[in-house]
Amino acid sequence: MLIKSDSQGFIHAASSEITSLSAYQSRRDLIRLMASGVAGVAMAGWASREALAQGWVSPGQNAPLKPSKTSVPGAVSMEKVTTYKDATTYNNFYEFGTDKSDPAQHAQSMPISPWSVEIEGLVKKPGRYALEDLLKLSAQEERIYRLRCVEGWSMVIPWVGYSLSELIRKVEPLGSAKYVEFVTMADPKTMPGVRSNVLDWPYVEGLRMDEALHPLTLLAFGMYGEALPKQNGAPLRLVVPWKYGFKSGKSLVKIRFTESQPKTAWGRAAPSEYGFYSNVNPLVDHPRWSQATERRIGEDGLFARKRKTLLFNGYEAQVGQMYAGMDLKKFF
Ligand SMILES: Nc1nc2c(c(=O)[nH]1)N[C@H]1C(S)=C(S)[C@@H](COP(=O)(O)O)O[C@H]1N2
Ligand SMILES: [Mo]
Repeated sequence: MLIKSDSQGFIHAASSEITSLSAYQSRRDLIRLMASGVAGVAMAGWASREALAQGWVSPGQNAPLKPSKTSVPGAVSMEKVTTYKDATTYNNFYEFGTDKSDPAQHAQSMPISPWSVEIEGLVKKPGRYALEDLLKLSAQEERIYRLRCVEGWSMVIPWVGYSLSELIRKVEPLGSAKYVEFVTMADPKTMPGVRSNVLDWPYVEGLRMDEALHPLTLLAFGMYGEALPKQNGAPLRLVVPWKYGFKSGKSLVKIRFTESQPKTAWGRAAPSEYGFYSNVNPLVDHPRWSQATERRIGEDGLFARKRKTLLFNGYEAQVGQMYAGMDLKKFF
C-alpha cells in the first residue's frame, strides 16, 4: 500500500484498502497534541509524518477489520503504541522456535483456513464453532493493551476483538465449571517447534472462571486494524493484559470448561517458576530473576531507562478485587 500526505498533512492511501490504522494513529496523536496545547494544521502534518516515520502504518497484508471504540473501562492505554514492525518480528511462539525472530519466519506456513474452535467440558452448548461464526458473535472493539512478558520486556499493542465473556455466555457453562482451559494448535507437520521437546505439546493455558469472564480478557482476532498476523496467533488468540504474556495463548483450537484447575504447559514444565495465576507483580520475583522492572520494546537505545513494572501490569483498579485477601506470593 502506498501512502502519502497532502499539503495539509492528511494521509491518503493509493490503494482502496486504507487500513484503519493510519487514521486511528493520527487521531490518537492529534488528541495527544491537542491536550498538550499545540494547535493548527501543522498538527495533522506532524501526526501523519510521525505515523509513517514510526512505522505505525501497517503494510496492509492482512484483511482489514473494522473495530468500534472500546466499551470497556481501562482498556485503552495512552502510552505510545509499539511499532507494527516490532510487534510482528519480536515474538514468543515456541511452536515455531525459541528465538524471537522464529515466529515471523516460520509461522507463515501454518494453514489457518478453515479454522474452528471446539467448545467442550462442563457447558450446555458444546460443539465445534467455525471461525466465521465466532467473528460475528459480537462487535469487534479496539483495545490498546500493555503486554508484559515474564522475560522482562513489554509492548503496547492495539488489539481487535471482543471480551471472551461474550462467547462464554453464549455457550452457557454449567454451575460446576470453575475454570476455563485453553488449548492451542499443535501440528508437527507445519510447526517445527512441536517436533522438539522444548514443551509438552499442545500448549495449554487456563484461567479461573471470574478471570475468564472479566471484561478485559480479550478474544482477539486482529491487531493494528487488521486480522492477526500468524506469528501473533492467527486466527484467534487470548489477551489477558494483567498477566504475564504466556497466559495469552495463540491460535486457539479448544476451550474446555472444567471443575479443577487446568494443568498448564509452563506449569508442568517448571512448576516452581510459572504459577497458575502469573499475575504481573513487581514484588514477586521469578526464582531466577527480578520482575521489578521491564524494557519497553522500541525504547532500547543507549540511554533508554528501564520502566518500573506495575502491579497487575497497571490494571489493578480493574482486576485487583478478584485477588482480595489472596497471598500473591503463594498464588504466584
Ligand atoms: N501457543 C502459544 N501461545 C503463546 C506462546 C507460545 O509459545 N505458544 N507464547 C506466549 C508468550 S511467552 C508471550 S510473551 C506472548 C507473546 O505474544 P506476541 O508475540 O503477540 O507479542 O504469547 C504467548 N502465547
Ligand atoms: Mo512471555
